[in-house]
Amino acid sequence: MNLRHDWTMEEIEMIYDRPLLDLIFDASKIHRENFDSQKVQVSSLISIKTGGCPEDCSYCPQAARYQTGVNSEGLMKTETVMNLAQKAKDQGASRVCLGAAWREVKDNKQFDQVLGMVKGITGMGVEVCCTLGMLTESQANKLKEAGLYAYNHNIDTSEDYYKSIISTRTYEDRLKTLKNVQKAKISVCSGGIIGMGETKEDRLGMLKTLSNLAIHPDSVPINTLVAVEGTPLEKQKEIPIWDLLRMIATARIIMPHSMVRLSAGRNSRSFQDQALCFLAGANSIFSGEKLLTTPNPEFNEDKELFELLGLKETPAFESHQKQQNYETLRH
Ligand code: SAM
Ligand code: DTB
Ligand code: SF4
Repeated sequence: MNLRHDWTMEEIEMIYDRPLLDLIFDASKIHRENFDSQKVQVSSLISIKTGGCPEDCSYCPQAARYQTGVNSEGLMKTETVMNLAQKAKDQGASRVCLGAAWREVKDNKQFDQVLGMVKGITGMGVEVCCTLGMLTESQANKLKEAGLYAYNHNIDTSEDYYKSIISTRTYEDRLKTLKNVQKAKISVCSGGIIGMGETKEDRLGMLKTLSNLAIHPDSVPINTLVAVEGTPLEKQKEIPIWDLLRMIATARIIMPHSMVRLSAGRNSRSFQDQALCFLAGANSIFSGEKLLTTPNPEFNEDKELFELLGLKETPAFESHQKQQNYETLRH
């Protein structure tokens, strides 16, 4: 199937608004045409630099300016990170994602240390992903040389609503980093958050931006807000499962070759809800007791879920091969 990069708001809205069961059915069909429906890719997050962030992202417990109880810690020792990565691999994770509460990467010793971590964990035979804030072209190239497989950098919401959520950087800044990552031939992971008080148009606008990128992100995380006390969004109510299903199914239909990641917010969802998310086209998750600072289902719980549903973990680098094949077909 040819990938489209010119989806309009009207077209995306027509898909999003379809009767829910038909929408899930359509998404499920497209999912099965492009992926093995029994496989779900499992990533594990390690917060290598927690808290004390200078940015003002309204949803984030790690912003220094909000009193959330998250303490600011220095960069984690390489040895500790390696041990945690090995544990995650042993528990079945095929990707390890290193997160830092930074606005941007700076060319300093800490960055060199992160490059060492990327090298070390890549050597274990797992995919390494980083999410470190804004990157320049040369920093992206250095990460690529160290073996980095993917980079996560979310656009979070629509361009319009972004201004109400974050004031310390722009949507344009975000898109620039995504370009730098793509230029360095690193796999792009980019998505956003729902449940921040945005309108339906904001959700559709976010999906339009993602699907109109020159190359669709290889991975599209759909997070639902984890409302943390002390953040400006602490009072937001959890969104209904139906909205999450519509987001996942629409993303699956308009970006049929991307991994759609059922991300933050999974801890409060039942097995039944999660099963519907997989049926709607989600094919990756974060597993392990913590996301970066908030609780998430433990590996054992996810193993039980996988067993119940007859799901298997996607081996490392398998989705890469698939996406590479699509690339070859396209050119
Ligand atoms: N500091 C880097 C950055 O902002 O790109 C990397 C880490 S940041 C925590 C990664 C992503 O986590 C954010 O872009 C946001 O989409 C997501 N996130 C943060 N707090 C969240 C929350 N409370 N609920 C859901 N998603 C959240
Ligand atoms: C993404 O889209 N979600 C993950 C990962 N990328 C880095 C992070 C979610 C963070 C949730 C809040 C926390 O645990 O601090
Ligand atoms: Fe900092 Fe990232 Fe949190 Fe924003 S989302 S406050 S940049 S850690």
